[in-house]
Amino acid sequence: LPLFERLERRIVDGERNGLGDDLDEAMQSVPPLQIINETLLSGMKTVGELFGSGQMQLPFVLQSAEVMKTAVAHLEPHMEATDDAGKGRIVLATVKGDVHDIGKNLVDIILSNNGYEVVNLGIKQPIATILDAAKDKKADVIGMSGLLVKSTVVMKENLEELNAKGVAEQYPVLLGGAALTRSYVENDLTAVYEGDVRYARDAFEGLRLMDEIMT
Ligand code: B1M
Repeated sequence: LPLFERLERRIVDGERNGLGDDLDEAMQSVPPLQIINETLLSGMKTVGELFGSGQMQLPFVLQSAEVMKTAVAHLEPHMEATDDAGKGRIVLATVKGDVHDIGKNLVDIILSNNGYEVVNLGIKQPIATILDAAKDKKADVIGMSGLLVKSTVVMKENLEELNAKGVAEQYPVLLGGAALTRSYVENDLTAVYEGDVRYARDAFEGLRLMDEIMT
């Protein structure tokens, strides 16, 4: 297979042998972020489709996810980072009950490389922990990720909890993850939250929105 097809295939097959060499070769012609966006994420999309249609079993999805993570970790040191620092601080977490963290970690990388301080709390984080961290680290923004349909409900409950704690005005919230839709966030959740809540389709929109919120 040609290089980029082979790389995509590695994600789908969960095959890490020779992954580093292929990535190094790919970086000679394409920047690391483009490899992630155009090749690796396309592989993850196929994995999602195969799993969703019952053609792939969970342990293999996990293997694909591990290869994806290894690939991103390999590429990350080669990404361009801006010199500006201290643009703002975000507490980032995958919400309660949800283990998916590849997207959240990409958001972390993109924001960190573009002048933001990211406090990444990990997966399955209850809102109480997220809020404690936001207070403790003096965060400017709270970011929540979730891929399950039930996570969209958790996000709504989390926003209600922030309202109830009287901190909505203080914390703009950035939301992302595959199960969310723009209209759910911009219509339903905007109606719920007493502060500023925004939807990011991908990590780059997340960066753009952070820039907007922080100016
Ligand atoms: Co899961 N899983 N999974 N899974 N998994 C999905 C989400 C699913 C759609 C697959 C399917 O059925 N087609 C489905 C959800 C269905 C639903 O809710 N209706 C599903 C399911 C069902 C499950 C389990 C329940 C399976 C089971 O146990 N029977 C289980 C859930 C466990 C739990 O959470 N409690 C489960 C487990 C897993 C693995 C552990 C095997 C693995 C995750 C490994 C890991 O993350 N460490 C996994 C994977 C890999 C997937 C798919 C195949 C790929 C997800 C992914 O990493 N995509 C996924 C299929 C799909 O998404 N269509 C699927 C790549 C990633 C970069 O995209 O996270 O969307 P994403 O991030 C994007 C944007 O959304 C955005 O930026 C990123 C790109 O730039 N973004 C943000 C994300 N967060 C953001 C936050 C922001 C801003 C932007 O600001 C804060």
